[in-house]
Amino acid sequence: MGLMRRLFVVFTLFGVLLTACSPQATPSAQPPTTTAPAPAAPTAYAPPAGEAPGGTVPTPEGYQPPAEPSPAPTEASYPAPGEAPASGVSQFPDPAQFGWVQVAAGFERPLDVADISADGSRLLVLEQRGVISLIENGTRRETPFLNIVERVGSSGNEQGLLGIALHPRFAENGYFYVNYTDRKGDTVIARFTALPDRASADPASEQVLLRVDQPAANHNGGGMVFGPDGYLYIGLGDGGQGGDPWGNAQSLKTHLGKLLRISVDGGDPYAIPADNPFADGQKGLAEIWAYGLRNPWRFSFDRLTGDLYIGDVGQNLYEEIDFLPAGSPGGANFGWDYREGAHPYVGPPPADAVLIDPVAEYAHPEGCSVTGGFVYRGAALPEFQGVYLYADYCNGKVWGLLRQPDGTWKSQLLFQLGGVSVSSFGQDASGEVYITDHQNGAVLKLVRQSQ
Ligand SMILES: [Ca+2]
Ligand SMILES: [Ca+2]
Repeated sequence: MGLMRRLFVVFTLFGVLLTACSPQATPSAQPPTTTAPAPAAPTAYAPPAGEAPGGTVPTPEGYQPPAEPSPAPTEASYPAPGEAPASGVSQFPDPAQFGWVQVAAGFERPLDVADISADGSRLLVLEQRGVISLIENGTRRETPFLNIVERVGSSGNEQGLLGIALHPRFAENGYFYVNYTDRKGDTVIARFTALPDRASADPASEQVLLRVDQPAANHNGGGMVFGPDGYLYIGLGDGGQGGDPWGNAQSLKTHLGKLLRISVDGGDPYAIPADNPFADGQKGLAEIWAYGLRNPWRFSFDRLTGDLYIGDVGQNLYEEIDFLPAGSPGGANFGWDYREGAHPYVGPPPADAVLIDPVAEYAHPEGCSVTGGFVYRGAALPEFQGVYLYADYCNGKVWGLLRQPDGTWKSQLLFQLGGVSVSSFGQDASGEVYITDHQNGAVLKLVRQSQ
């Protein structure tokens, strides 16, 4: 790694339990300067024992969840957990051999990364205020790739330019899609077109695909991903406040609290895939792919297997990772707000409801807001092959998650990034993995430690 790259991280907290966790992490006085792994404090997921219903837990906004559950649809049939195909390592790597190195810095609240090259040499970095920068071999181009600050509303913590997805044929057509909140706080899903040199995009090239009214400033989701099927998946939160006061996540009449799935190539501005669960619009909105989500801030597909991983941010008690194996039908119900994580929240659900519990969760105050990541599929770090990486925004913990041969899951704390607020992971075209550090304005890359 180059001299100009500053090794990050730090704090080897042997056995130290973080006792406090603020949603707005306090910026460190100085950027951390070295990288070190966290001790391997196992956080293996165990199915929860019976928990007290969380339905009366007051939210930060003082909202009390409604006593009556909203009506919920039900039918669904999912592959039961079973044998997992071998698609990676069977043991977690020794984190002491790896670290997160800074590859770019100087951003204002960065929160997503996309690779427009074939090898990570041209990275787009999103800033929440509405700017996308182009980083070429570690150097930031002075002229922004895109600047739509004037149409992005980013005054709230969870508002702004929130996510980007490159069209699978970006190199040919220059199309990329963004998810942002506008000046009124409502969600906009839009396509922009990069100029032929792919070094910038004209703000006037915007074509709006979808607008979704937002009833509150928070829980806007933000993630967008093209699936292995070529369809665009869009994550939207339940609309906000706390406890899903409008029952959006379980309602099929709103886009809020959902994973949407659209075909950007099949129509203008898009078409509904024929196998969307409510494609005819009769029982639910045609764009819905999955529901029962609170705030699916970041989600991704394993680029080898096609499995779907969703980091769904919890209410006051539990953060969760949801999983759908490749080939699962649409219509999955991930449980919110009947459940927070695998625990009752507002209920009970209808007797015939099929709720999919998370494959991993952690309780507050072990963290406060999960940031879903990627299954590592790069070439540089074979020890991570098949390991799903996820983090907590508030305390910089980075875990690995591995599906065991018998279909069960193991999670392990791998890194403790002191002073880093992990707003997002990124993955370049060669499968290497990055983190955006919200508070320090940097982009970090997972690398093997130099000796
Ligand atoms: Ca909202
Ligand atoms: Ca859930």
